[in-house]
Amino acid sequence: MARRIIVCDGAELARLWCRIGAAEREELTWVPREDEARARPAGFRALTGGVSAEVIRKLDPKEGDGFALVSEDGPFLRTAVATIAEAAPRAPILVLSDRVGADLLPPHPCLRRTGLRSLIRDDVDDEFAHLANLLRVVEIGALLGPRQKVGVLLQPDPDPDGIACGYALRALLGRNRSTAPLISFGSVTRPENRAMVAALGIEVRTLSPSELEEFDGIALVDVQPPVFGESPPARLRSVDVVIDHHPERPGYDATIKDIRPSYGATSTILTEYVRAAGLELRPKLATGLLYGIKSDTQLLGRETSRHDMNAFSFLHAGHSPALLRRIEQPALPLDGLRALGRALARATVEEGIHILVLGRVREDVIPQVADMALQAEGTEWAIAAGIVGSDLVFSVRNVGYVRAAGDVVRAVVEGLGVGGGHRTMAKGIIPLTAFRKVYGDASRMRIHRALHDAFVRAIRRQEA
Ligand SMILES: [Mn+2]
Repeated sequence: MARRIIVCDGAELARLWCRIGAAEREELTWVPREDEARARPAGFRALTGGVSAEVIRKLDPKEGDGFALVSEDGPFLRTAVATIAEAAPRAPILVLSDRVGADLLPPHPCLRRTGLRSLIRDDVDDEFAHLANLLRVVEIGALLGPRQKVGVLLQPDPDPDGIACGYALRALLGRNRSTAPLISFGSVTRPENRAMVAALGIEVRTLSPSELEEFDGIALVDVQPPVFGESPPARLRSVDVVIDHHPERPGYDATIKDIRPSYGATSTILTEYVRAAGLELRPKLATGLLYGIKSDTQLLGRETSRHDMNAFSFLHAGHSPALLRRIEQPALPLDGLRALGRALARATVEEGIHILVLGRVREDVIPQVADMALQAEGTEWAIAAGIVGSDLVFSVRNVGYVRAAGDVVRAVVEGLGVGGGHRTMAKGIIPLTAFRKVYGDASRMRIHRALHDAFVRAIRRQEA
């Protein structure tokens, strides 16, 4: 917009505008009220006699110029909107008012109303929220600062949210992997989570409850002590810090508790800490937290709060797309690619079902191939299957407007193995012994046929 013409109703609002800080390219004008004949708000041109078509024309609005009307007075605003519409019909109008709602203004093709003081209030409220987060960081730092060795405890088989939070808390404490190790009672097992710790260079140490004694500080992230069983290890009955987004559980003490069940991810809480503390947002940290939020909220899907959205956009500016890709699409091993090549050479899409049978592969290859298989023309259901250890493992993707993938996979593995998932993604595991018992052998052809028939049946059963 070329020029902003600001019209303030009275000296008080003109001065308020200046206190907020007038920008360049703003033409400042004000309309004196009856008792303000002697007022002279600095930098403002007085429109004596009010807003008339003649006065507006004198301001010489050019194509692209816009008006802002600042007033708490309905009649003033109604007159001003109508007059500008008449004198400069193509000029857009921004109305800033706390008391006069849009419904009280005359119709106009390009008008926007917003608050005046409330507009600034929102920022002040945000700043106090940042301050509350900063206070938490200061308190946690004061509590754990003097400790020799702080254990940052994650849930068993830690997920991306927990791992990212541990990493962020350590950075906030200004500690390293020996003075604040990430610890867990169960190792990281899922391929995508292993890809995350590898890509970010994070170490999660697996230990037994008795080894907790070596720490003189314990902080739990994305988990609370009751998760570790009916009677959690004694050392966990009273801990230093708990930061979590799961509903609060009774039965333990923590000197500092920050539990926010309305948040979609604990990574969002840690992101707010990082932001409030002004900690440098290094790409690894931003990428880890971003992935933590993304995976806990299923890419800002269900159970996402505006806090998660804000944190996500804050992190997005600082994350590394290359690093994120390495986590989400781990490098395919060459033999996995060759297996994919053989499977693709025989690819067919029958009744919207596209099955790629890979033979023996590394487990993390399978979901990536399923993602890819969904791109084949005419595909509604993509299934990638491979042999991992002594199991037949398959990943399923669908286009989203068909039956839920999790339900279909549960029907497919019924009586044979385990499976489940969500609306568009699912996974099934069938022990080869069980497969052979039903189908005779586990050749590629046999697996292909068996899965095809089972999926056709399961999809139809659901439709019936
Ligand atoms: Mn979580």
